[in-house]
Amino acid sequence: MKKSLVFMLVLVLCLSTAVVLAAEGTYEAIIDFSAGHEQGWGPMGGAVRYIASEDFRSAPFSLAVLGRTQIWEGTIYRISNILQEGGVYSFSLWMKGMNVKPGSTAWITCVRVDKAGQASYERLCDPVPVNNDEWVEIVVKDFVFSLEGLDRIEIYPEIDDVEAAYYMDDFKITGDKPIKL
Ligand SMILES: [Ca+2]
Repeated sequence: MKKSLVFMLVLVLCLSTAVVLAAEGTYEAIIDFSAGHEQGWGPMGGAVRYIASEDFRSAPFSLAVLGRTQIWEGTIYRISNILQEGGVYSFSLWMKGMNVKPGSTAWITCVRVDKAGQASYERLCDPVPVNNDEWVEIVVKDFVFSLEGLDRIEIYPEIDDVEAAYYMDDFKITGDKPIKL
């Protein structure tokens, strides 16, 4: 009798744990360039990109971005291809400069393009100091994804040093709805 009571208690505890986990369900996806290609990061302006093996945050590759002449130039990712309507997502992107000037900062910007082709821009986080010695993390929290009335939504890193070349790596998305990488 006592044994079955303990069993029941354990069962109840297990069930309630499962329910909590389901309620808190989070999804995670990471683009670490380990496959040796850009995994969806595309061209932004006249910048040049290549898969880099000489420096990375996670082995064996990162993505190198160079040849910039504008703050916004670099590389861009279409999140509307992979996120789900109504989801609340966070983004993390790691960056290390090659030649950035002291005092430079980086951040992530979002562009929403409506069905008429009109673009609107939003800075998604505070600027983060970047340097040539260490990897720094740029974080965007609680981004509410909705494609309502829009053609696409894309995000891209910006650096206020317009000629800065840099490496980026370990682009991670977490959210409360699935991510279709
Ligand atoms: Ca990597």
